[in-house]
Amino acid sequence: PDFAGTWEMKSSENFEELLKTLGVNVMLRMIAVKAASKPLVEITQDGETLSIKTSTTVRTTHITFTVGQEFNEATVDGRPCTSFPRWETDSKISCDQTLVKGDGPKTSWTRELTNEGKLILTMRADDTICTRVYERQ
Ligand code: RET
Ligand code: NA
Repeated sequence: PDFAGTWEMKSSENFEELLKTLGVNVMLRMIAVKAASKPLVEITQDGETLSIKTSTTVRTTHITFTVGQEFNEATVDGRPCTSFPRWETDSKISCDQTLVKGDGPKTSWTRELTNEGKLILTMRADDTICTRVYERQ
């Protein structure tokens, strides 16, 4: 699958609930929810190596990883973690995260390319799942 492109978000469910499960306080949640309502996602891909830049006005993340290989990133609330991305289907990457230190909710994400050319991102913390749908710009 070709994840490459510049993507804009079309819908989002449960983002605030996700932050709540992660223990982010109400004031920071408000700031984060507002900023995260207009993210820009830029993906480049070389085979199984993806580079994903997610930009908002208050927080920008940039990860590069190869499916099947561990890498370091941060959870949505910014805690350093080790991530292991793998193919769940031939068009869906599933990634479990392990906190570098301390305890917290179990977190993971998936990124899937649909037949309609949409990108579906899910982010999970324990039983809370946030789903965000993107279309190419
Ligand atoms: C934290 C907590 C501290 C204060 C702020 C935050 C903002 C997070 C944001 C996350 C956006 C995530 C996206 C993910 C994937 O699409 C770290 C929660 C301001 C803005 C867009
Ligand atoms: Na997003």
